[in-house]
Amino acid sequence: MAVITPSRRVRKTPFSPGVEAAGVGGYTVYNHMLLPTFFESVEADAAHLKQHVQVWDVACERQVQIKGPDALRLMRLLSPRDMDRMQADQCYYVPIVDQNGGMLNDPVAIKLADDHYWLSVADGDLWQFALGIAIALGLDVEVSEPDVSPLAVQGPKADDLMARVFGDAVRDIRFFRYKRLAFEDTEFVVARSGWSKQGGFEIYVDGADYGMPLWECLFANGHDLKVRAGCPNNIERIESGLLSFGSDMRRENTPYECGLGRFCNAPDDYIGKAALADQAENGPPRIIRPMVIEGEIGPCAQSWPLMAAGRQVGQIASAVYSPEFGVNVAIGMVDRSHWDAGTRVEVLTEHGMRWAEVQSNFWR
Ligand code: THG
Repeated sequence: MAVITPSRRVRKTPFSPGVEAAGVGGYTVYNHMLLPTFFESVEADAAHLKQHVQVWDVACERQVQIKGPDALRLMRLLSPRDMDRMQADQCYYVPIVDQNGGMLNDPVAIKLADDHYWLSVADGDLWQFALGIAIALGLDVEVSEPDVSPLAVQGPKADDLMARVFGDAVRDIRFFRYKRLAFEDTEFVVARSGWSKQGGFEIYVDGADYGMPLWECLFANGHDLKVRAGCPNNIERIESGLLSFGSDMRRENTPYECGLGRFCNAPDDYIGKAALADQAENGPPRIIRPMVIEGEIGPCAQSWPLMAAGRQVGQIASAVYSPEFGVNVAIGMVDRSHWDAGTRVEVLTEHGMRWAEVQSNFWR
C-alpha cells in the first residue's frame, strides 16, 4: 500500500512527534485520527509487550463528553449497562445499541462526576447519535469532543514505570478505576485499563501541550525497564479476545451476539432494550467464538465466510498467526448450529479454503 496523506480530516495526535521518532512502521485511521499498527513488526511488538512495558498513542480513542444536569438521564438512555451504582472513580465497558439492539459502539465510560461522563469511543461518530438524542428530547446537556488524548502504558512492567512518573499511588488503582494524579503543574485521570491483557494504565491527557512532555518523561524513566513505543497489537488482542468494533462486530450484531450480554443489566428502559428482550431470554442466533485456522493464512483484511455443507454459517474478521501458541488464532461470529467447541468448518480466505475449529476459550 502507498502512504496515508495527512490532512485536517486525518488528524495527527499530541504524541505524533514521539511516534514518528520511534520509527512507526504503519498506521490505520481510527476516529479520523492516526493510530499506529506496528513498530518493529507485529510479532516482535507482541513478544516485547508480554515481557516489558510499552507506551501507546491511543489518542484516537476520542472522548464523547456528556456534561450537565441531564447527563445521567442521557447516559441511562444510551447505556444497556446499569449506570445507577457507578462510582465517581469508575470506568465501565458499555455496548451502545440502536433501537433494534444493533451495536453502534463499545466505548469505555468514565464517570468524572454525577453530572459529567466521558465515553471513550471505538471507531465511529457516536457523538452524533448522543447529540441527536439530546436535541430531540431537549435535554439540558452538553455533547462535545474535548481535546483529551489517551496514552496507554501496557505490559507487565507498567506499574513500575508509572510509579516512577506518578508515584506509588498508581499501584493502588484497581481494575477499571481511576485516580487524578499530578504531572508537572497539571493533573490527569489515570485509569487501570487498556486494550491488552498484559496489565497497565491509560492516562487521559487533557490538551495537546502536555503530550510530548509526558511521552518523553515516560521514556526517560524506563530505560532499565526496556520501555519502547507500541500500539494495540493484533496478535495479543486476538489471543486475549478483545473485540474490535467494525471488524469483529458491527451494527448487524447485538451485544448478546458479541458475548457482551453481561453488560446489559440496566433496570430501566434504554434505547434498544425492548428489541433485545428476546435474546436476553433465549440467547442470540450467533455468537463470537475463538477459532483456530489450520494451514498458512495471509493477512485478514476483510471478512472470511465460514461454510458447512455448502451453506454459510458465520464469518471471521480477525485472524493472525500466534508465535506463542503456535497456531492461527481467530475471532469468529458463528451460527448457533455450529458454535459448539470442537465443531469444524471451512473458511473461505482469498488465499484459498482452510479448515477451522471452534475453541472453548480465548487464550488468556
Ligand atoms: N480504552 C479506552 N477507550 C477505548 C478502548 C480502550 N476505546 C476504543 C476501544 N478500546 C473500545 N473497546 C473496548 C474493548 C474492550 C475493552 C475496552 C474497550 C476491555 N475489555 C476487557 C475484557 O473484555 O476483558 C474488560 C471488560 C470489563 O470487564 O469491564 O478492556 O481500550 N479508554
